[in-house]
Amino acid sequence: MAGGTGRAPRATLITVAPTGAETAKADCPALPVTLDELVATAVACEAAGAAVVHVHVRGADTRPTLDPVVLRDTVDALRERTSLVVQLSTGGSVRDGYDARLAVLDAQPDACSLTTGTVDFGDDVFLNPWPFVSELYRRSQDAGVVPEFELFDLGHVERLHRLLDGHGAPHGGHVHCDLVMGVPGGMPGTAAALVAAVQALPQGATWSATGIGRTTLPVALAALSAGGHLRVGMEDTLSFGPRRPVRDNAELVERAARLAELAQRPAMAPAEARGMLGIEDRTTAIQGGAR
Ligand code: KMH
Ligand code: ZN
Repeated sequence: MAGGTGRAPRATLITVAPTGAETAKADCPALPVTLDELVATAVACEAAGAAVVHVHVRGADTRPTLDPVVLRDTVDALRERTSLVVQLSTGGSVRDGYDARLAVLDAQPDACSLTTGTVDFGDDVFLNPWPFVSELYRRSQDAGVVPEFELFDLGHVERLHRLLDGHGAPHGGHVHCDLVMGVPGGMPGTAAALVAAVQALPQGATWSATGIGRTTLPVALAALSAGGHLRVGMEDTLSFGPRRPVRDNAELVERAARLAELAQRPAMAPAEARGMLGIEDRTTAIQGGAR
């Protein structure tokens, strides 16, 4: 397949997105929202096969926040207790402003999500106008934070090309994308949509895919078949199967790792993920004075 695939990779990068910004703790008591819950989740998910954690944080009231202190404490705690690549969300919630989303980079994570375009998001709109997207991209380059391009729609792939053509390669030199499929208003979580998006990716890019809600399994299976990587987690689905709520994030990672094993592309360790994504080893970065 053309675009971002080429030969299938030897191993599978599993990203866990444990919390998100959309689900209320009151509606889902198993959702990790405190720092302790998030760290315990990350430790369990690393043991189950995750290599990257995509992080949204919550405040003391359990609601989504982009408070810089909470973000910084979270990055530090995850680094202390895990080897996972720490990827902070710059998407936040649909109610977060652009300045707060740009300031996420000040917490100096290994990586950040970067959505390249606007998308309807159920009854809301997830706004990513071009001036904001290009500013966020330029700031990620200056801050030495590796972006993961979140693509909710085919038009977002065009935006990705425009970013790379206009502003050059991301920090680390490698382009990695995540297809977020099945959001009401975005591209559907189908194999056909996945193939269309992957074919349009830049040459040499790697990619993962995640299917929201009921599209989780079809998208995971399609991604493995097409040589992609996997993102799973309670940000994206709260049901493990028909009438069976998700118990915790680790069981979603365990299932993803089993699927990857079946596909003969076992879960990748965090160090291998860092190599693939162009993320410096943390100890090298610290010795080099990057932090
Ligand atoms: N919560 C969504 C509005 C990201 O993390 O970068 C945006 C989102 C994407 O989840
Ligand atoms: Zn997110």
